[in-house]
Amino acid sequence: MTRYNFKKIEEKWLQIWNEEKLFKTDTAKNSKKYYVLEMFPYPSGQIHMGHVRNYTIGDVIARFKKMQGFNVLHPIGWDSFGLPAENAAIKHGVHPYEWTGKNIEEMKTQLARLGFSYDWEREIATYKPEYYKWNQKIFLELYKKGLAYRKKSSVNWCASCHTVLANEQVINGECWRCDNQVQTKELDGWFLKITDYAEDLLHDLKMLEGKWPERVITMQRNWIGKSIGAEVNFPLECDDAMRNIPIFTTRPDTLFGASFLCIAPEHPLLKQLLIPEKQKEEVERFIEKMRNSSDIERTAEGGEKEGVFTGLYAINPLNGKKLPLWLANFVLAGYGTGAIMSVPAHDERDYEFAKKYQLEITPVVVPEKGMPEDAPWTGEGKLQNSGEFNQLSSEEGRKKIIQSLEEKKIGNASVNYRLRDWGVSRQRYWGTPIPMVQCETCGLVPVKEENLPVVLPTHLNIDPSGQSPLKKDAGFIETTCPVCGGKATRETDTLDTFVCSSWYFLRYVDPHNNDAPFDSETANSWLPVDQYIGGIEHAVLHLLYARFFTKVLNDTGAIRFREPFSSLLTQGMVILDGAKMSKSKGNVVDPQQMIERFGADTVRLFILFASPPEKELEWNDSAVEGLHRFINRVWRFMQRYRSFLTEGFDAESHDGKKKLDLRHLTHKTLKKVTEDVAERYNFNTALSALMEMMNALTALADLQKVSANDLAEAVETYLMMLSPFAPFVTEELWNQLGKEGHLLNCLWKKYDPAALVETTMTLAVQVNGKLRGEFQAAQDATKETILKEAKRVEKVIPHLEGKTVRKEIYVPKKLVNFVVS
Ligand code: ANZ
Ligand code: ZN
Repeated sequence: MTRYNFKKIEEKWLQIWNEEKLFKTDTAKNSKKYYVLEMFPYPSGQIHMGHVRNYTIGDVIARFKKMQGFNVLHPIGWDSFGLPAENAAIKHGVHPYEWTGKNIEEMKTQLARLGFSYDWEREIATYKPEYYKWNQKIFLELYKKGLAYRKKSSVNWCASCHTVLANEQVINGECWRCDNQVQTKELDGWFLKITDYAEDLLHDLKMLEGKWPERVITMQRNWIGKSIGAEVNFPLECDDAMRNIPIFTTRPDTLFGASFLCIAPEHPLLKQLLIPEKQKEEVERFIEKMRNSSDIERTAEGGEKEGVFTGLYAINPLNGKKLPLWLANFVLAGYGTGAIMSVPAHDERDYEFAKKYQLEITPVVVPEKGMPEDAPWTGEGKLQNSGEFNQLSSEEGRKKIIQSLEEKKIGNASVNYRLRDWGVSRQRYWGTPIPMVQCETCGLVPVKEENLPVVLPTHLNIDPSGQSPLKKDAGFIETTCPVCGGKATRETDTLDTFVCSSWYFLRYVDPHNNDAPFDSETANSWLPVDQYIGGIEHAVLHLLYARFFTKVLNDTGAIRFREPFSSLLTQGMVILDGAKMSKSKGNVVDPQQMIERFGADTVRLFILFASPPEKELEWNDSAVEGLHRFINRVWRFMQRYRSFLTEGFDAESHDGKKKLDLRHLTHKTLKKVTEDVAERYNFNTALSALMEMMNALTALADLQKVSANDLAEAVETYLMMLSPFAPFVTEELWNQLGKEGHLLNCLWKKYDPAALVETTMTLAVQVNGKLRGEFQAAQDATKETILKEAKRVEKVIPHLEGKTVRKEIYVPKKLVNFVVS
């Protein structure tokens, strides 16, 4: 009997699949298409278990769909711009270009080694001019539509990465890449107007409900942060210029409860206001102090509320009340109007502030059970102390008050979004050059399309300080103006790498197109992506940007759909000893070593069996070994079956009495596996069912006793079902059985509902109420036959010997009990 030699088997099939281009997709055929995509990797040099999990899940789906008769597109590429390449260059003295190319080659071998069914002819790499040329083209498209613009603003700055970060890339005040504390800095840079799409991005989340994880939808909804309310103008008291302070509120129903106004310390209006001498110094000191404090610090939950009185007053436009005007740390210049009316009776922050500075607290919205003691009431209620609006509910109050504001022309209904424009300028070298030039006479001018790509020079030396060498390279900077032909300088900022990943899923359908980013017709017939798989960490980064680009491209007419990913699966983390695997924690398991020790099939099976895809997966060496043993069991059974086929003699036959309804077992397992994979992605329970089936097959006493047809069906169906999970060993066994072609090209079988009805049943046998054994009987066996067979069960015999049977009890379909003495 041959041994399971995974090394030989896996190498053999890799070569064959590769030579025959088994995973190639013809996108010209698009009937019954299925597009499976995993988030493309960053070429760091080595694949890690997170990759293995992500791509194994995708591969099972791709293989399964292919076997179900779909024309499957399953591509991969490299998200290959970005900082680690520059950092590696600084550390090891290799150029990012070489470093990236070498890493891609290594990782490609590793991925292929796992048997992933990628169409390698569609491989893309974003650092190549053939790819980033189209980043530049799309950027120009956005610029033409007024969706890309340059402005000076206060931006998030990571000093350790030496670059600006988008808001989405600041996680709890830290850089998403290096966890360094983020600072703010005034800087010129490029922005994409994602805010124009705020409502669309929010609205279309509805289409994704039930198909994307609830958590991701909620995170996007909160990130976009739509607030419905009103803008109200509060006139300044005794102001010669008759100026107003506009505020934004989500609770116009509380307007009569406003007891002071607060404005952001950076509010532009402040410069024009005449602060009385008495307060001036204190106000200036406060402004200076706030300059060094980030938005995140200032709005942190539980953070100290701080403020200063300006000495000025404003008037509540509805009741004429005089309200002191304060500066407050928790009011942000970049949100709403940068000013608020403070209603301490109904807002936590205002309440804290009012208590601290002894300001008035007037309840105006009272709940049925009355105002809470020593706390604000932030819920809804009935209006009081609100003049003509008394007795209205909060909801009616909001409507009526807005109506009144609009009639009096002192305010209006208003909507605000938390979402800010996407800052895409990066002050680093290893990225897509922004295709714009600055001309001395014409100003800012886009590079002509026929002159794309603006090539990133690859001969420059990387500066250890992190300063981009582009900023000092005359050869790159100096150019001529596309409009007047005069002297001009190139933009030296590069594009955020998230621009590359905002449309890469479109490039795969037409990866070698030299005339356009992609062919619209092909894209329309292959997209949206049917199943997208990746990490939850991209919930408001990549997944939001990709949705934005899709909507823009839809508006330019390039594509017909408005959402890029129909279904999303976010796989859980791979952990070891309870913590996410990471190099810095030193708790990593190297996939390469595992593959060498156990083979790719075992690694795949472990990843799929240990936990459902969305849950965390705890690495467990002994479970890996267990799965290796499982493959060995499958292997041995198949060898036994083969020798039985050729020699007609079943070596393991012994004279037990086990009967097995083989057809039933096969179709029951087929139903379970099909549904677990197709409907639920419950690969772990599908594998459990396959293990159970193998146990039953292994326990088959005598292969001769089951019908040859049923047995052949069981064996063939088994290999088919296991193949998406463990493609190498199943392919080898399939081949050993003399089968033609590849399992991947076999059509997935449909289960026979008739075979789901069981023809045998398992009955327990008790003697004096104690369980002594069990046996299989036909479902339609008579009571007489059952009692007779029960007495012959091996383990029961000794308990009946020499005894007199007083009573024979049969509980149908459950058990037999002999009362003896
Ligand atoms: C009065 C009021 C009364 C408020 C009340 C709340 C409760 P979201 O949901 O985030 O949109 N606000 C408005 N602009 C602000 C700014 N620039 N910085 C800090 N806070 C600001 O919250 C909107 C509410 O946050 C607004 O409604 C305002 O306080 C405050 F019982 O106005 B409210
Ligand atoms: Zn950083």
